Amino acid sequence: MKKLFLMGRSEAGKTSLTQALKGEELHYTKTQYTTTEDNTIDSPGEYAESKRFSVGLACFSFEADVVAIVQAADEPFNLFSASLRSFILRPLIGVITKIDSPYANIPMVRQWMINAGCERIFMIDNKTRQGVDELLEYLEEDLPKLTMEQAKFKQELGLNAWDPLPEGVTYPTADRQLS
Ligand SMILES: Nc1nc2c(ncn2[C@@H]2O[C@H](COP(=O)(O)OP(=O)(O)O)[C@@H](O)[C@H]2O)c(=O)[nH]1
Ligand SMILES: [Mg+2]
Repeated sequence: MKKLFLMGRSEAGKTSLTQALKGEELHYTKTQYTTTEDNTIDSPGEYAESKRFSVGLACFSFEADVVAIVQAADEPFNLFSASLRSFILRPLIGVITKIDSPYANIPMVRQWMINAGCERIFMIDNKTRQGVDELLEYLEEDLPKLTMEQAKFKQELGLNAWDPLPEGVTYPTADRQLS
């Protein structure tokens, strides 16, 4: 199971998503702190809303396998800058919550996430659990574990650790590394 880190403004639906992923009934709790013990790392919205705290988000991302921007479909403005992905050393996905909202503007939020560089975008209604299974399916499969040599090889090719090797390319054998 991939460990998921959630970041987004207060009220975006991060804590509800954590509960929906665990199969719990939704119950409101204000997120006061971050813990990395669960499979999902929830964070207080204030971290994303303040320049001073936002640096902390980068630190939490190192504890995770995947980073998710969580934005409600009815959010009036975007907190995340374009090409955000290049600052994060993890796969970046987008989760659009509150797709049931009468004020939802899904194409706009989707475009923000595309601009940030999200490689997958999931649409979720935490209340009815619509879309939750699709996200769980994505999280189910662990990322392949790399040796240091394999990670260095990918870096030489300009690839992220989680990118697949191009067709026809294989990891160097121990012999090639010695020569
Ligand atoms: N309609 C609707 N409401 C949601 C959804 N997700 C969360 N909410 C509500 O939005 C409010 C804020 O949710 P919360 O998970 O605490 O947001 P957080 O601040 O990002 O952790 C709560 O009242 C939730 O019940 C959703 O998918 N649809
Ligand atoms: Mg919360």
